Amino acid sequence: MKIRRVELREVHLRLRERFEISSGGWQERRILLLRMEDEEGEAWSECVAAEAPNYSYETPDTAWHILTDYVLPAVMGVEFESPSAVLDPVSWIRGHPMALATVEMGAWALEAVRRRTSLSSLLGGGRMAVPVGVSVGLQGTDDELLRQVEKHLAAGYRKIKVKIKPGRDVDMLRKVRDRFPEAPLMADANSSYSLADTTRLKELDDLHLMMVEQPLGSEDLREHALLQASIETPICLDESIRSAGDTLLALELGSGRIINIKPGRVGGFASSREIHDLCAGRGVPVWCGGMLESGVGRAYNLALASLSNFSLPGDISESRRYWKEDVVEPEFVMDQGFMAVPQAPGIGVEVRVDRVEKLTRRRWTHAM
Ligand code: OSB
Ligand code: MG
Repeated sequence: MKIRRVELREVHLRLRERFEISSGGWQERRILLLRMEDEEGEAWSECVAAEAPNYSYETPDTAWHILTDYVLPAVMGVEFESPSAVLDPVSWIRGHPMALATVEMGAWALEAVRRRTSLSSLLGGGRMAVPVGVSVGLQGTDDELLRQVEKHLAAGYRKIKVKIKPGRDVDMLRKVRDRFPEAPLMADANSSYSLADTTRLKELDDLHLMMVEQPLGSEDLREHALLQASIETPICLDESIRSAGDTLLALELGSGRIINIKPGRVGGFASSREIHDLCAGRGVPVWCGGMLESGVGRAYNLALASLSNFSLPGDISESRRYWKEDVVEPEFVMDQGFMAVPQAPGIGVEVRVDRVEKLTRRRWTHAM
C-alpha cells in the first residue's frame, strides 16, 4: 500500500447544544478531516483533538502542524505492508496521538477498501449492531438535567453518562437517581477531583452508578488505586490511558476496573486493539468513548465497538444528538438502544463532499 495523495481540511460544525465538561465547553467544533488516496481507493478520517487543550494537550492547530509539517510528507509515497506500519517513518515523533491516529485509522480504512470489506470485519469485529449510550454535559440547572436524562432514556439509550465537577455532583446525581431508580447511570468527572475529595466521592456508592469515569488527574494512577480501594463504585479510566502499557500499569495497580478506549487518544486502531485484548484477557470490560465526532469519526468508533470485549455501551450517539445535519450519508441512527455497524466496504458510509466543501475553512493538499 502506498499513499499517493492527501487532502487535509479544517471544517467548522456547530453543535446543536453547547456541551460542557468540568474544564470547559464546546459549541462550534473545529474538526480536521483527512482524505487519503492510494493506488486502489480513497478514505476519509477524522482528527478528534478538542478545540482547547483541556481534555489533552492536542488541539486542531497542534494536529494541523504535526500532520502537515511532519507526518503527511513523511508517509506519502512510502510502501507499507499493513495499516499499523503506515506510521513507521515517523516513529520518532513523541506524543500527539490524535494527530497520528488520523493517519493510522485512515490507513485501516484504505486497507478495508482494498479488500472490499468493512472496517469492522478488518478489525475482527463480529457484531452487526452495538448498544450505545449518551453523554450529557453539565447543565445550568438540575431540572434541565432531569429533562435531558428523561429525553435520552425515552429515546432508548442504554447508558446515560452525566458530567460532574466539584459542587455539581452527589446532590445533583441523587435527584437523577431518585427520579429514575432503574436507569443505567454513570458519572464522568474529567479529572476534576483529588484524593482529598475521597469522602465526597464515596457518597456516590449509594447511587448505584455503573461507574465513575476519570475522577482524578490523568497522571494519577497511584491516587486512582488508593481511591478505588476506598469506594465501591467501579472507576473507569479515560484520560489516564494512552497506551497498552498504561493499561497494564493501571490494572496491576488497581487504579480502575473498566477502561474507556478512544482510538484517537491511544494513537489509533493497533493500540486500541492491544488494549482491548489485554483487558479481555483479564476479564476487564471496555467501551468506546467519544469526542463529539462528526459522522466520519463515528464510523470508526462503531467499527471498533463491534469487537467482542466492548461489552458496555459506548458514547456513540445518533448524528442528530450532535448536528442539525451530519457530513455523512446515511446519518447514524439508533434502534432500541442499538446502532448498526456499517457493513459496506471501508468506513461504510458516504462522505457528503459537497457539504464538507461548504464547511471547509482551510485546506492543505499534497500529491506524489
Ligand atoms: O470525557 O468522554 C469525555 C467529549 C469531549 C471531551 C471529553 C469527553 C467527551 C464526551 C462526549 O463525554 C462523548 C460523545 O462524543 O458523545
Ligand atoms: Mg471521559
